Order: sequence, then structure tokens, then C-alpha cells
Amino acid sequence: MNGNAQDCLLAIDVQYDFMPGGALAVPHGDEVVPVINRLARAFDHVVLTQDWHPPGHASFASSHAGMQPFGMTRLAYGDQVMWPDHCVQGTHGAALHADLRVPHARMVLRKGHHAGVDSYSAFMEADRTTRTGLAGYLREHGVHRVFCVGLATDFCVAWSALDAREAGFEVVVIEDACRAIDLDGSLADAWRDMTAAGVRRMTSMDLLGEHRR
Ligand code: VGL
Ligand code: ZN
Repeated sequence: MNGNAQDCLLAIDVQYDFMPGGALAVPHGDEVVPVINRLARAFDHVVLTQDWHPPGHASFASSHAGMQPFGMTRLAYGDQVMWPDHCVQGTHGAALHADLRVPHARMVLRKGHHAGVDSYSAFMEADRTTRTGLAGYLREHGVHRVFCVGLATDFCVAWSALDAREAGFEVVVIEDACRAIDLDGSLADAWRDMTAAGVRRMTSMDLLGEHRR
């Protein structure tokens, strides 16, 4: 299955700001890097994403008077979590982790670049109208199944997995190749929604069939 031209590994937001010590640190976020490196060797088709916000992005608490990080606010398109400034275009925090070894990745998709709209999903922005073009790209390449990995399980991975399902792809989330933020039960909610949508949950061992670190 891994060299299968109908499969694509989608590695989401493996960026310094989501690593321990980063601006929006995901606990143990760095642990996904070696797992993704191992998985990537088994996939012919790999796409990477980068959260890629302009300074003053609408998802930043600092862009709104009186807002604190991890609070909620209402934007034109609906509820929005307020995040610390993170993944600002061109900064070190927005860079892909240097230990990521995926030289054969075909595309790096940047998302969240519209100043007023967030985009957890690699497929569809938070206004739920603006498409990134990824579904069309994958279809043109004959991809039927998307394996999602990266950060964070309960935000960008989950939203991407759900949108991939909606776009008609088979979807697998490789759980040990992801780590979560887990804000107010968001991880349990994400797995519930993904399971209900028909997203399959696997481990890298299920896929690679080896006990290796
Ligand atoms: C993410 C929050 C804000 C993610 C991105 O990659 O999961 N989470 N921006
Ligand atoms: Zn973001």
C-alpha cells in the first residue's frame, strides 16, 4: 500500500512554533519528527503543510483589544480560538523542523495566509468557503487515500482529516505520528468527530509492521 500511487502522506505543520519551546508549543510535538521520517520513507507521494500567517493575523489574541491567548472570540465567519502569535511568515517559528527528512516531498502547502481568516484545515479555510486547492491537486494525481500525521491532532490534523473525508478521500490518521494541544477536551471531541466521519485510526506500527524507534 505504501508505494501505492493512490496513497498520499500529508504531514501537517511540523514547524518550530509547535515544538516544545515554540510560540504555540504542542506537548511532545517534537516526538512526531522521527515517526514521520520513518513513515515518509514508505510513501512515494508526500505533501507537507505549513501554517503561514501574516503579522497581525486575525487568529492572534494580540490582534484584538482585550483578548488573551486561548480565549475565544467571534469573527465574521464564526467562533475563533485566540492563539499566541505563531507561524508568522518567514520567521524561524514558521520553518519546518530541520530534522524532518522528507527530501521527496512534492509540495509544501501554506495555509492561514489570509489576514482575516484562519485555516486549521489543509483543504478549506475557516470561513468554510475558501478552498486551498489541495483536494483538486490530490485528485489530479490520482490519490484516493490520505494518511494524516503531524500537529496538532485536535486542530490542524483533525480539521484536515474531516475535510479530506468531505472531499471524498479515504482517510487514515496515524496516531503516534501526531500530538495534541488538548484545549478543554478538544482531543476527545476531535477523535469523536473523526470516527463519526469514517476516519480510520492506525499506528505507524500497523502500517510499517515493525518494532523500531
Ligand atoms: C494549529 C492552532 C493554530 C495547528 C495552527 O497546526 O494545529 N493550531 N494554528
Ligand atoms: Zn495557526
